[in-house]
Amino acid sequence: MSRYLRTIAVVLAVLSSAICKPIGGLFHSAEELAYRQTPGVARRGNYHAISTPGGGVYPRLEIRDLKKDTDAWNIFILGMRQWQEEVDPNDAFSWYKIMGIHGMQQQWDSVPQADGGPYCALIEQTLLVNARTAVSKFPDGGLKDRYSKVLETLRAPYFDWARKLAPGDPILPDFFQRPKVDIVTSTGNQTIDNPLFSYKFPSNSRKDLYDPNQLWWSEYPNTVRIPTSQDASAASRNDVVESELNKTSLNLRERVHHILTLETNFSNVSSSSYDGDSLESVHDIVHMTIGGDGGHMSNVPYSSFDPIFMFHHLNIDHVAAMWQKGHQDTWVQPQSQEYTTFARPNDAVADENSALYPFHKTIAGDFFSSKDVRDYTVFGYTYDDISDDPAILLQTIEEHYGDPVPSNQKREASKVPKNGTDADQVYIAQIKAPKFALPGGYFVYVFVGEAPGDDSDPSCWNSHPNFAGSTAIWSSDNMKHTTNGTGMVNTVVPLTWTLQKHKADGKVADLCEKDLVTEYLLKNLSWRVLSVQKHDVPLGAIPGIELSVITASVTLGDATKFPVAGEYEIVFTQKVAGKDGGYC
Ligand SMILES: [Cu+2]
Repeated sequence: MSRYLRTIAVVLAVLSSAICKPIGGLFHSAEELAYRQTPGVARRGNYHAISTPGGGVYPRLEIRDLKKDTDAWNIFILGMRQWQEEVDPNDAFSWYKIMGIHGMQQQWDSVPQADGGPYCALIEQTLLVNARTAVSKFPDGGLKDRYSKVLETLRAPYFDWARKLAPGDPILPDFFQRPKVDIVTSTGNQTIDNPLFSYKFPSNSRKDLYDPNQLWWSEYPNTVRIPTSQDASAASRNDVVESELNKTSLNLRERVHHILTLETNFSNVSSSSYDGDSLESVHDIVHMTIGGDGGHMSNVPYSSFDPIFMFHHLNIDHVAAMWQKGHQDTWVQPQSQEYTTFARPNDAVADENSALYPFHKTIAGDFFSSKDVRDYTVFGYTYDDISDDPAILLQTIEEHYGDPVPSNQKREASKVPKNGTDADQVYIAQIKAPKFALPGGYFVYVFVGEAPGDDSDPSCWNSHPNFAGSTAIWSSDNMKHTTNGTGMVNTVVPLTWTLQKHKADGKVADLCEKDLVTEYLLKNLSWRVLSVQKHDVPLGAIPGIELSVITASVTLGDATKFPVAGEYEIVFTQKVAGKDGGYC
């Protein structure tokens, strides 16, 4: 979904410096006030014209880092609560309406919606407006002045699920897991419902969320993650989310590292319709891992209601920005749209000049294009860990997403001079899979070594000692009827780090010995498909699915240069051809 990238990162700047106070359903009045107060911005007729914010460019922080700043965190939580609980759900900028853009609402800003990408910016600006409103309620004095100062530089945080953590730190921070949170409000210290834990649906939302085949979506009173049941009594099991994310964390890190350092084509990086790994595919497994069976994050149209959605998407934007900084010579290429959206038919070709619906650039109704937003800093944000200095950028990528094998050990283990150059060899399980084979999507697990027995519990397979990684294919039924494409998607499970570990354990030859590694993988690699419910599904039930192991030699860069992968070659392909169990 290139639509999830910041090609796209438009800011509803008009709102950023607005001190607007929603009064019941009269948000538009406050909005008009904001427009009048914000230089260079105007709203007329039906459109919210988007412009650049005043106040400068400030970094979005990783959410754990934002938490370290007590004042900023307090304002952020107040802003989240204000947005979710105080803005009339019928208002265009309510949580209910903004989060409905993702897949439920057919229109926003008088335009059929299609390009969800500008979402991050829209979400950030709406959060900031609400944070301002919350601060405006404080009595005049020192605290209000202090908070007002913090507001000037506050930006929305991102949740980096791929970054290395200190030992013992949960991958799903505590503040997503607790139902209550302590904050300082305009009337003193209070314990409130935690706006990062879940969103409470408005009472009139049932008809919008009603699905005769999946009644639970309209029964849940609030958003849930891997819920205890699928009815009104459902509770989130965030401890299970933590455990599941943990089991996939190394995999996510290797994928992000691979994308940032070795994927060089924007189209490939942005969309799973192309060969190689993509942020779309990484994005998908995070959705399915957090939502699980019956949780909102696993459901395409409703996922955005879960508060964690916005921080997940901001991280996709963050990784995309980091990639863009390292690959400044490539950008949006014309590509045919595979899925019909509310705004475009499925054969439309989009390029960098195509309109990003429904986000207006001018009051006359022109839309932003990818070209307009290539330099995201003009919209008032950057990221705390993205540097213009290539040496610092590369160092950050290694520090945050680097190989778990200590570099001295890795050099000893796998570096073999090739034609006088320093080279590594990468191995990837590339999977082509039908998007709509199972309702809601499915997981693919890859093992290297003896696979778990048929009598074992599939929900524990990602704890198996030979589990090498997983990926996910995510879909919703309503997308099924909108494609003109093959319905096949590309995804990967990287194998390099697993093989390096096996090499260190003496199980496999040096990674540069392609023939020996191929022989090892042919003997030891197996793969399984699991449903969203974590049930074992015979590979034969997934028509056309295939797994290829591909490899490329990588010429290592230096302190200021990215490594370069040579041509990938397929070392073997396993197709299923209706044979249950494939090649296990
Ligand atoms: Cu998403």
